[in-house]
Amino acid sequence: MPEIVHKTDVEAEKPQLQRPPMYHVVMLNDDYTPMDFVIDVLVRFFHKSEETANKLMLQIHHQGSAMCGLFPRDVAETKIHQVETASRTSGHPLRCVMEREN
Ligand code: NFA
Repeated sequence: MPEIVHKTDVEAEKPQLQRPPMYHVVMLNDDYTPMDFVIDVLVRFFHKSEETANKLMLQIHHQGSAMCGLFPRDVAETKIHQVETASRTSGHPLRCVMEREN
């Protein structure tokens, strides 16, 4: 009868030392989303303080975009979905994109 033999890391051909790839969630400026709504989103979904959220919102407003957090892929996708759902529900065009780290 065939027998399944599990190798230890030391014996394995390729030790599993890689961390999962991480993704920045980048929030994009637009001409319509109210500043207070952006601050609320940063507090609610990215756990920023009011002060940090205010600075980040202004950075996005003046420079076009800013990184709001670094997450594994599935978490980054969920954050983007949460932001876009909350924004569309409130009638705002606020958007985020994902950027792979490195
Ligand atoms: N530019 C938007 C405004 O003037 C504010 C904003 C900031 C929108 C950051 C999106 C992201 N109302």
